Amino acid sequence: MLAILGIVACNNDKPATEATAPTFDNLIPKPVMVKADAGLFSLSDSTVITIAPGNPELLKIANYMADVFKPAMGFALQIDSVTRASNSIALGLVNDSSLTGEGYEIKISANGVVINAYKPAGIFYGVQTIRQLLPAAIGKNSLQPGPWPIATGTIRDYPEYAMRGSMLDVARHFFGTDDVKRYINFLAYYKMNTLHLHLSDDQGWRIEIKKWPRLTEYGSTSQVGGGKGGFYTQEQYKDLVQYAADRFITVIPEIDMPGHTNAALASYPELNCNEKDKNPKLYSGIEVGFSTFCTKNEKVYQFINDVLTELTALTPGPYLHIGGDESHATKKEDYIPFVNRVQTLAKKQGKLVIGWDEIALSTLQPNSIAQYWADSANSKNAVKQGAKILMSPANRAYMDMQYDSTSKLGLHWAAYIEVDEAYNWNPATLVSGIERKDIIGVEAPLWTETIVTMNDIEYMAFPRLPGYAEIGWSPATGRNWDEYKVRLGNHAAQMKAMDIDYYPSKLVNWKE
Ligand code: TNX
Repeated sequence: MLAILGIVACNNDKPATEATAPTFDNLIPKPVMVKADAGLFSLSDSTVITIAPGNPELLKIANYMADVFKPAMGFALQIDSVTRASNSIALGLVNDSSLTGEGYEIKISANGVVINAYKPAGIFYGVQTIRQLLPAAIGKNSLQPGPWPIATGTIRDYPEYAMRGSMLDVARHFFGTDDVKRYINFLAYYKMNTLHLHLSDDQGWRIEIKKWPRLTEYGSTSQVGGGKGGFYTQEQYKDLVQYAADRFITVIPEIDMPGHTNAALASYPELNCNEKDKNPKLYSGIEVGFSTFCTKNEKVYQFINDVLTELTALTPGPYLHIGGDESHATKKEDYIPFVNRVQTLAKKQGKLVIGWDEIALSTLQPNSIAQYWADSANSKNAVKQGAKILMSPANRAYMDMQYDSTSKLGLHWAAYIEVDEAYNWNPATLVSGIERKDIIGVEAPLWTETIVTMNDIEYMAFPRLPGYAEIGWSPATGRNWDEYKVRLGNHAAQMKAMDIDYYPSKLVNWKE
């Protein structure tokens, strides 16, 4: 077996089936500890997933695993609560808190696979690792011939940062629930645990609010470029939240305010201050910073309270994102009390607040998060107030930035971000004054001014998203571009199997 592996490793011209010979070397994110040995275990239709009886969470993960393997394997692996001496994938919780809430340990021998974790999330991430250890064809949506070998050895793994995610801007262009679910699956595959949905902006309001029906009847009917827009009904949104939760992903809903509010203002003109602004039209351009709620109008706070109340009822996660960015049309002396008041409204809902780094101009509530995107002074101010920082540096982590000057999609106001630039930074040293202890995690936002289709999303997110996932999960000390780019190149086969329309950067040797 080793000899075969050796030959394959040296010969890039081998057919794809051989190029996917079992190895631990291509995992993204890179695990904390890997010890491969020379054996092999193969999944077959007689392999059984075993779980301890009476654990519904593990049963759910077992079903999830059987489901994701089913299209390519052509059968669903059986699930049983009786352990086997061989030919099984055993999922179990162990009392080892050193694994942390999201870590796992995998032992693979010729007899089968054991995935242990301290909490169910860790089992789920262990399953993602198994998906990546199998031949890339396991990701296909149609019956494949197999076989389904996995290298043997041990992996012990847990994340560096607690919050690892992406933002999808469904306001500039609307994306339906199937697209968002596909995106959620990408996040899960790379062990990300948060999906931030940018649900409102100047161009559209995307979530049904029953007390304020014109937000969706009218405010949702536009988008950049003049398309018909769209919105999620509360039922659809709840379904998305559940779909994400089933993949250990927390949805963070954002209502951006007091700026970026034209769609709301057009739906309810009484939320504006000036008489001359009382008939705002729907907007389909891409300017920012021209709209603002009337921060001195009590009705505005009634509105926000109603929106946050309904959103809270739909969102089990701990966070509400209140935006707060680029409020150029709001005077600073109005912005600060506004953000303070909105924070108290969120707190009343029992939620913690996240906002773009500008919210640090106000007085932050305990356990708030400021999302660093551009202004280090704001972020340091947030740290001084005891807040944590979510790192989304625009010139590194904005997936709407063009790769280079030839990219057909994207903007470049912050930077051109090639795949190496996207990967090659350390959240804990990027901004002086923001240290490891201040940082809760990493988020890669995808703004959609120029992004219209799911293919567009994929082209901008891939291949950068796996790198952001690794920055969030793997210790910085073990990361370097030259080593990573080989693993990334080997993920081409997996991206292709999953039909992901990725940007084939010249910096990487893609091995489809
Ligand atoms: C800045 S980043 C914005 C967004 C735009 C984005 C485009 C931030 C908090 N605000 O409104 O969509 O640039 O790259």
